[in-house]
Amino acid sequence: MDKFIVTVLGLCSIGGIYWFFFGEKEQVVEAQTSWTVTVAGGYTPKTIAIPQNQPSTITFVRTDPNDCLETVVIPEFGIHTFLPLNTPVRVSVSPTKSGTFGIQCGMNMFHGNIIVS
Ligand SMILES: [Cu+2]
Repeated sequence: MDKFIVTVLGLCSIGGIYWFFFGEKEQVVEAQTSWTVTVAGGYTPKTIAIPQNQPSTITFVRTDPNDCLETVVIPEFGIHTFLPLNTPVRVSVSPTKSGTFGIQCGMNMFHGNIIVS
């Protein structure tokens, strides 16, 4: 019985460690100056990373007819852009501040992240 408890505790702590490293945390994304984000039921990839003090372009392609996603908003960069269906829209940003900033739809229902580092 004692062995069983130890095993269960052991498995739980392995699970806990796994969760700690791979669970809720954002996965590590390498900074790139060019990204294409597919807008369909949300943003894919959900998290992108761009370098600080360098111009980057993000191309949004909305393939989802849901009106909810027709506007993409990135408050940090003052971006509020209409995304016509199946038409790539390029957005340029030159972040001077590092941090994690939100990407959202016009109604703030779908979310993504931009990590500036
Ligand atoms: Cu929305």
